[in-house]
Amino acid sequence: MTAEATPTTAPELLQSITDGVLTLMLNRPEVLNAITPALLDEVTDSLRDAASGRTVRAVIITGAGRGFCSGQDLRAAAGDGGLDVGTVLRDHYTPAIRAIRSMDQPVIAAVNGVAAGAGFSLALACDLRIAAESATFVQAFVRIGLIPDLASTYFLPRLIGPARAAELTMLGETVDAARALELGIVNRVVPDSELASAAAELARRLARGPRSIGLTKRALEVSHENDLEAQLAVEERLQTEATTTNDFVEGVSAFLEKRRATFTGS
Ligand code: LHQ
Repeated sequence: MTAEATPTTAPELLQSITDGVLTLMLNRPEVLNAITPALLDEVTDSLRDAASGRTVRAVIITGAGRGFCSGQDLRAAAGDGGLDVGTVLRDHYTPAIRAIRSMDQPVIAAVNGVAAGAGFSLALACDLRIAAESATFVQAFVRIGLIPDLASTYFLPRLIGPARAAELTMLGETVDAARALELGIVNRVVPDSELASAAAELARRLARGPRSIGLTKRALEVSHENDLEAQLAVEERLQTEATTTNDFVEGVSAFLEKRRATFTGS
């Protein structure tokens, strides 16, 4: 017997970094990775660390077990006199959405199972979504008398159009992975057994990419709100910045030398 203490609970967020890819795995499989303020605080802290450092060049968010994320933990919300929803959203949940959108590194949702309520929102906030064949998506909010939050009302109409967004959010019907692909909710669908490797390969590809991927994210980010003139100005500014990067020098050199570029993300 050793004197080491055995942890009594598993961490609710599993984190690892390989080949420049940070993987965040929500780890509350018994409740299909329902979220709590503490869990999303961990996600936000981890994303902020990644954003401020140079080690991480792409991020994967996924879930342990058969769910991706079932949204707010409804048992936690019902217990202890309930949640102060406004405070929880403002102080613990929306910061995670802002962290995903404001970081330059691309974030991939690897949707391994059901994405419900705020879990669906979390996937929508990511740059890319890759889903397992058995994954499902449900704007579950209406089923319990709530409105969609964590920016589902922002991302969904932009991604699939207002009429389809109204249908999903007002009816709360379950969408399977094949339909999610048709609607444009997800970028790719892969067999369940291949999700982890496909997401890792996609993330590694992005992580090997140039600094301009982050600048592209910034340009896409503001395009929703801009008119043509404003967006052309954004591109002028960010393209000027891109030309100052080592990766631009390397990209052009590699082209001229007829070899594959090696980008450093700088
Ligand atoms: C759960 C949950 C869950 C706790 C499954 N909580 N236990 C709201 C309020 C406040 C602040 C901020 O934000 C929000 C936003 C929201 O996210 S509201 C929407 C909250 N989420 C939902 O309403 C979804 C609730 N879950 C479901 O409808 C189903 O579980 C889905 C469709 C996700 C999956 O269905 P099944 O595959 O049939 O699984 P299941 O229902 O049997 O769930 C498995 C277990 O997970 C079960 O526990 P048990 O002890 O019976 O095995 C569920 O109670 C538990 N679970 N979601 N959100």
